[in-house]
Amino acid sequence: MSSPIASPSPQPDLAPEDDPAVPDSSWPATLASALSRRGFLRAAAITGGGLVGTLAACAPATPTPGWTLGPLAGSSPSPTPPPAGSSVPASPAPSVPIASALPSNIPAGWTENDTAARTVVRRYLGNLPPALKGIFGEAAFSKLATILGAADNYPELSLKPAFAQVPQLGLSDALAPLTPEVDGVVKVFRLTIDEIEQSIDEIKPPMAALGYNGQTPGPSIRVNQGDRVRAIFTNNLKETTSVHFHGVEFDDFFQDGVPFVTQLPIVPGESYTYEFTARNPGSLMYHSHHNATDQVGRGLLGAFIVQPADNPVAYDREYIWVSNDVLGGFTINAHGFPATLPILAAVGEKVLVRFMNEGVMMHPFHSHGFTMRIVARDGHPLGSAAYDCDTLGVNPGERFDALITVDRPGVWAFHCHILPHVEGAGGMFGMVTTLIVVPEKAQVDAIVNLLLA
Ligand SMILES: [Cu+2]
Repeated sequence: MSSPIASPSPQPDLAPEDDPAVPDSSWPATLASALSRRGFLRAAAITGGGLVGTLAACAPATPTPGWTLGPLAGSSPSPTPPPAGSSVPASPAPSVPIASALPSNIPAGWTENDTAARTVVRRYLGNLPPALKGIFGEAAFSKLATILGAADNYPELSLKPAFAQVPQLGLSDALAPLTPEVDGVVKVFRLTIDEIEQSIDEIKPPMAALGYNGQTPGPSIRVNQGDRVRAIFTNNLKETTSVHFHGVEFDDFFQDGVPFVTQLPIVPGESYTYEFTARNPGSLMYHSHHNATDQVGRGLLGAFIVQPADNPVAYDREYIWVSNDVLGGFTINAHGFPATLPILAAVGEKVLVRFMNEGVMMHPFHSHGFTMRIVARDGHPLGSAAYDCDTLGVNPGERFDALITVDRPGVWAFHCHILPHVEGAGGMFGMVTTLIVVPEKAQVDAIVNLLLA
């Protein structure tokens, strides 16, 4: 699934020691290291280029001085920054122009809505922007500094990005897959069905939720077309449930997972085994098929991916995008902006995004800056019927495979285009993330290492 990466063009080496405006002592060691191209290559070598890493809840990084690029254009000197860890409420602020509650140095014409909207993006990026200096170059860095108000030395600048402060499933292009046991020719997957607590973002209190193996979405289950699959689920809930492998063309309809149609519900404490041959390939799903409005809504869902035997799509990176709109509002992989995972890629790469809608509403996902080539629908390759778009409506239960060839660097918004699902007076929330395209592959690895540090 890997292909050669386009030869990168040389980038300016803007290590902090080379820049008199940014004293070396003002940077945390990890950032200083990551900022230099040497540091990127070193970091990449450490991981061997691997991108999959489980990211546990991260403690905020040690507060450090922020950028030192001078005051925000049109602003007065910076106020004393609030304590690290403080932030505005996640809920949208009322649209009322006020003066007294605003920081003294905001541009004329702003309201508290503008500062709230900026704060959400500050939370999303956390301490990443200084590291982007060595990636995008000084001119772009200076623009970002102005846009984010770096002269405020705001507290989020010394914190991990929001998505790195919540328990993510994998800081990678894909949700971490479950490793099967092998029983002869059968791949055996063991999963528990659990009551869990889910943090939608780094500020809101965790919510009571449901998950497989203690997480939502559940671990991805990956097999090859033709594999014999045995999935053993143990119900640790206080209620009955069932599991349906969505999109599988079963030989034996009693494996279909629908209580009172093909099985009895799985009672609390019981284990239940599904066994079938993965006949048809593609982006499939598994989820509860019992009291499903509630159980799927609260998180009993996951990706089931069957690698095709013939003509697999070639891609460099993969991102599984499971949307839901019940638990915690509008979410991607059970997180809402600003705690959604960015999609990281390098110029010249092909990114496969597997859209999977486990919610109860349609969501039109819109990519800024790039065309999406839709190569499969509901697991079925479109072949010569593949088509290009930048906005893709995904109905409940549908899956689309979108191939994005990223040929320009930048930070590009990527979001549902039903606007009440993504942005209000207080800024962006919900089904929003970004596609961060960097010039060199090693820089992707370095960002991952930085976030894992
Ligand atoms: Cu939507």
